[in-house]
Amino acid sequence: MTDTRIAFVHARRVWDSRGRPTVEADVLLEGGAVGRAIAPAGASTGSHEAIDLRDGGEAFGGYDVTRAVRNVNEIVGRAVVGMDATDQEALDERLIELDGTRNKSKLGANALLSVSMAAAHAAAAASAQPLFSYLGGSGATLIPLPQIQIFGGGAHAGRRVDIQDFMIMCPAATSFAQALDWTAEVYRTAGKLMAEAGQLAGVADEGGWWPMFATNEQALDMLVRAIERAGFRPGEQVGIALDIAASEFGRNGVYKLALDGTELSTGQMVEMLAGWVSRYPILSIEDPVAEDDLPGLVAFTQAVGDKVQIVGDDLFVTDADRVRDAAEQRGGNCALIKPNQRGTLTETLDACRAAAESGYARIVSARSGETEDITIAHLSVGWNAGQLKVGSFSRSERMAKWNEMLRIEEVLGGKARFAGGSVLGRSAPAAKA
Ligand code: 2PG
Ligand code: MG
Repeated sequence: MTDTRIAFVHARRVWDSRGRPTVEADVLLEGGAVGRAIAPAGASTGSHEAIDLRDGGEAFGGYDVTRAVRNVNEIVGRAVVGMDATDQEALDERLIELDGTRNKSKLGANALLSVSMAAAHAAAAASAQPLFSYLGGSGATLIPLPQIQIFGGGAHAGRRVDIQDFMIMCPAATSFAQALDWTAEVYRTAGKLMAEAGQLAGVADEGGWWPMFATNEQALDMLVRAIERAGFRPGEQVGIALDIAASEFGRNGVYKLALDGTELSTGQMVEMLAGWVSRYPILSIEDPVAEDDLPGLVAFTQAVGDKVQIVGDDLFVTDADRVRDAAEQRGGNCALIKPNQRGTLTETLDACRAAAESGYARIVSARSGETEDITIAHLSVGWNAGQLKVGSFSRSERMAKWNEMLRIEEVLGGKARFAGGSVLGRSAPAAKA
């Protein structure tokens, strides 16, 4: 391995998939290796997430990142020069210390994460390994089961439907490549059926079809039809995954479904979703209740946790403590893992480990605002997560990650083990007292 001490760090403003500014960092090592990474950005963000630092004001709707870029170039870069890029924990510790706030509001999680990830890329390059094997060694062979969006909704499609992500999973596929083949057929078929029915209005933020449905359930019906029409057995070969993103329309135990014209209590929300689980081939449901409704999450898990995967996103915000708290009460059985919800790779990995230790499944996830950065594909394999969520099956910021996973599967060759349905979270029913 060449000299892995950090020689130079440089950040610049680049643009994301929504045409908004974001932070890109380059990390150059003494031995000549270079790493580069770009911070993503959410739209349906949890209020307990680390802060994505924006300039505010008039320019670019307040989304500019000149402060975050400056923070890297004037503060972070200088402070990490000379540190060993292979010691990710020490580096991230330094970043956390420099910021000094609980939610990274001083320097910005976008500023810190771009450096944290770029350093990992540089260290991997110095060791002449792909990032996933640099992170996970020879044991990094589990290729994740993808969750792929077919229709967008919620904050990603002008709230045209209340539910945010209508996705599919292919538990019976025998390889990642085959899961993508099947998804391509379902995605194409769904678009065709929707166009025929006059229910298609373009594509949403993450590349899924922009739906024009009259009710949330109509979206589920259409998804089942698309799976069948594409030639697959719903639930068995291809199942449904939903991100309800309930924090977007639920507050203080009241859930307002604008499309359906209903207002539900936590109990009614749990009942409605449990009804969907019994009537539709659903394998996974994310954020079924709002971010602070842990009792609702516990109730939902008691109701259907042995049948479906129940994922915490805004509920857990990639925070090891929040994952452990929920696990203690048996709320959910899977954690969404988003690096920019915390701001450093080390803390992200901590949350992933806390989930694994709690017996929870893990899904490494992109954000709705993305770029060509493919780091998360490598994290999902390097950290043995088992599942990956990237958005839909169009737009190059999404396809870049799916395509990278195809390459990883190919590079691993005979050693690659496709996760399939074996990794889906299911909680054993709580023991009777
Ligand atoms: C989510 C993500 C991705 P956002 O809620 O899981 O779908 O959306 O990045 O807007 O939070
Ligand atoms: Mg979510």
